[in-house]
Amino acid sequence: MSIDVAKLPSFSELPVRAGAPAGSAWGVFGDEDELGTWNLVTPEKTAAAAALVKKGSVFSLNLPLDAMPSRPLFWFRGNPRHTIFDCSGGARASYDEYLDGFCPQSSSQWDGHRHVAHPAFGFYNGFKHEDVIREGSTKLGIQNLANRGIATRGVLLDVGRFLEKDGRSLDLVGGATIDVATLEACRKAQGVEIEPGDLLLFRTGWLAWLLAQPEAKKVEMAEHLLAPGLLAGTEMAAYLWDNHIAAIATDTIAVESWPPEFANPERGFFHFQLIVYFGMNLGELWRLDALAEDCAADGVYEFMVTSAPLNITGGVGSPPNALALK
Ligand code: UVW
Repeated sequence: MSIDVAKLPSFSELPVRAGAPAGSAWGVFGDEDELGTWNLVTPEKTAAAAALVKKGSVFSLNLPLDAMPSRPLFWFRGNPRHTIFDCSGGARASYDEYLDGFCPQSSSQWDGHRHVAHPAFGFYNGFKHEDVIREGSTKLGIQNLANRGIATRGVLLDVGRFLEKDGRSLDLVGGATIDVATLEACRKAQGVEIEPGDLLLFRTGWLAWLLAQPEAKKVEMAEHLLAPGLLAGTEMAAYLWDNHIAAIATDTIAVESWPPEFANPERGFFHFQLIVYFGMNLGELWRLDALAEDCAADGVYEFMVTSAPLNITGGVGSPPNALALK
């Protein structure tokens, strides 16, 4: 579908489809659309992003698949077990391998369009549970993204570094919230614009902090997880939609501050707003520190970013296999 960004509805004009939930973008990209805000990455956008590659620096934004604590922070996502075996009949001439218990969302990941469904309204674009999660259905699967591929402009908001410089370090321990004013103050301090079709990255420093914690602290966190992230709510939803970003990714575990205020109608579980209502995928546990160091050093917070999710038919999520290129 070809998109004229100038004609996109603003957040206050959503929804455009009769009967769709308030604040949802259902129908904006077509009634059968399964790509959501990825539609904002046009060929022109990708070509312009390529022109941002000037120094030839490449940053891998992916953790190892088994990098997370051995006691999973979300109990249902353990590290995969890796087996290498001699497939040459014992001649030690050739080796293969397999992964057991591989959960594509246990380490750096995309939350794809199948990841969450609103209990009352279903999946993105109004697709019903029985159309999506059933044998033989690939509806909203990560293969859509894998087959398309991602190459667009990335913008980094280094919130952790910005707050530290400003003398008010982000609280990494207590589930701190990051509001629109903070994102905007950081953006302005960095002198960068957010443009339609961008992949917006924000760094907190939480992931590096987590991985450096002693085992006892990681176990404690698995029992009671608190992590920084976006302050959920209408103001943040309007900010992300009205900037017309294609996706958002971060070095925290849930993009939104964790745990969500499930029972608070103004806050709630922000995954519903972003994934279900906007059709916007969420990148979590991305390794952003080296990229952030480089941006701080050269003052350039825009770059090309690519991602090739695993082509899992009907997949819920995937490691991002993401690169930033400057
Ligand atoms: C959950 O929704 C539990 O996880 P994630 O933060 O990966 O979306």
